[in-house]
Amino acid sequence: MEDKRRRARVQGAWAGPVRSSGASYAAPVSQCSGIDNLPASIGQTKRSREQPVTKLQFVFKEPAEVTRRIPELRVIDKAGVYDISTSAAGVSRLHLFPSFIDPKEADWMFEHLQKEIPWSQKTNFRQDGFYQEPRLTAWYGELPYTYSRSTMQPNPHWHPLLTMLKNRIEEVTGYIFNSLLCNLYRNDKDSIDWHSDSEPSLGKSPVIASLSFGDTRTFQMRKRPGHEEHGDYTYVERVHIPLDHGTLLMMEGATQEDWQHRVPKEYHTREARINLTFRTVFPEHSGIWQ
Ligand SMILES: O=C(O)CCC(=O)C(=O)O
Repeated sequence: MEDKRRRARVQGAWAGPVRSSGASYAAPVSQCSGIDNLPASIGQTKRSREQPVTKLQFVFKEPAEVTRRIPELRVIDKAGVYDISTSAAGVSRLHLFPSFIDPKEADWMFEHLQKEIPWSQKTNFRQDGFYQEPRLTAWYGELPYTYSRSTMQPNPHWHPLLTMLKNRIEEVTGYIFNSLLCNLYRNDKDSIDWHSDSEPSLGKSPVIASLSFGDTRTFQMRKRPGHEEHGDYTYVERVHIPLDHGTLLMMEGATQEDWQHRVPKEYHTREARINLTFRTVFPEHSGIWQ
């Protein structure tokens, strides 16, 4: 898809002498309005059009057409480390581990998590009022967690399966996590809208480990536009990552500062999906919040 925008430019320029065989085209003075009022020296040009023009004259040019292309969508679906952007905030890095959990093992984990996690529906707040988040969640850790202007109370009693998964991710990635947001998307209509995990309690450049089970959903990312775009996301880079059963996605560096993500509703049937996002939350008095 391409959008052609004409930018206002000065429609012409003062050109030097134009020879009759020259590359640039000088509009014959006879095409200019008000010819009769021109000084005699210019008026002569009308009479001797075949003669080389030796005076400066205004050359009309078509305004330049500036073509802006919407960057091509990038799909990431193979194992690897991907630096998706670099800015003053640093490198935004993704690390994808498909089949981090073996499919058979992932099947029984999904069953246990769906039955045994104390799922509940959160009530969030936005400008037009309160709304029920279209998914179920559970929060584990020592500290409360606030997003969308609603706070989840901590549950320090980790399900043993969650502790085992946390340990396994820590061993492989070398990061340590102290909290976990569990998400249950009951069907294709459950979703989470554009946001970034950039709450002050997560500190600067938070690392998020996101482990998925169940039906595949597309994790969509879009880059935050520069100030000159005034909040217009039309031309930003986009990345789609299909997150399937047992896949681990690590988001590191400036990813939360420079990108947003969402899991949109789908318009064809999807079965349930569980997503576990391991994070590190810092206490308010740690100084990290400033
Ligand atoms: O479900 C997912 O893959 C993403 C969840 C998410 O972005 C969040 O809970 O902050």
